Amino acid sequence: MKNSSLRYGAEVADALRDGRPVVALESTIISHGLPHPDNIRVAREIEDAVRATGAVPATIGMIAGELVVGLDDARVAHLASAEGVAKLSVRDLAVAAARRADGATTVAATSAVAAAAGIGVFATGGLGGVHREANITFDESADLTTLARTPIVVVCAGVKSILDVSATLERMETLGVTVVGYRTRRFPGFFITDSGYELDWSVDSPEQIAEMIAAQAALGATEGATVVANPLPVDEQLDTALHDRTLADGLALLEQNKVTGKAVTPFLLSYFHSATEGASLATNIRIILRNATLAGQVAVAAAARS
Ligand code: PSU
Ligand code: MN
Repeated sequence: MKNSSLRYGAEVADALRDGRPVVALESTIISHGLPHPDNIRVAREIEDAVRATGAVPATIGMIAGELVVGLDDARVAHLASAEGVAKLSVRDLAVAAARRADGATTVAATSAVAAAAGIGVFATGGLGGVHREANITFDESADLTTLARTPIVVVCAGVKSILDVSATLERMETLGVTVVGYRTRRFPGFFITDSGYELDWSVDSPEQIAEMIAAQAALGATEGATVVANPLPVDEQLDTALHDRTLADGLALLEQNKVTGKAVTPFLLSYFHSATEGASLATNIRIILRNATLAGQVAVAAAARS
């Protein structure tokens, strides 16, 4: 992707020019991951969480065919409210641009755009990954293959257990995506603190993550992403019995309604939010805000080294 094809918010452009810390944020969680109207408020709170660390938030999305790095409040509110905002993965960007579409960018598309813009740190909620029964459906998120070729640090809370967590971790290994736990060697399961899977590495501070970024540059390792998996504290996770029940019901509904393709993730998220009567939504918001804070601290630590 060419940097010259991107439009920048003024504050983000200034920060990048001056080498100040910037954190990329995705818009699919706003348009397709969180219910309206909470999503408008949450989008602002995510930016505030980044700002509180001293970094500048750059929410990324497409407006009338233009990829914007650093959407202003009105445009974020538009993507949060308008009907028919497309969910854009990397393969959708050119066709959506040609059609002058409005679109929200996934982890894959946001990472690709952020890296082209020279932004090294990205905060999100959870990654896409390998779906259950992917051996039959071939449903594996392009988030994984894009992260394999995109130099960026992605702070997330692992992947939701709506996915096949084990297969997702195996694919990240194959694809050369580095995964480190933040103060843990257990891979988080988004709503739940521990997905049940072990990680090889953990890091303990934003400074250590900044050191890892510097080491990657020194090694000339400029291809793959690093996933920083930041779990919720145990006392803040979704009640595990409620979680397991909702997951089982949601997966059954998916099958009954024959939901497939890119509609799968939004369908399950929305089912979780209604079936848990808001409990999963509150947890989801808490996760994103914690990740935004950690990503901001990482961007600040990385900027201080250079
Ligand atoms: N996982 C979540 N919440 C989300 C998503 C994933 O827990 O909102 C969104 C992200 O934008 C991610 C996208 O990049 O869904 C993955 O979609 P798919 O599985 O269709 O690639
Ligand atoms: Mn998919």
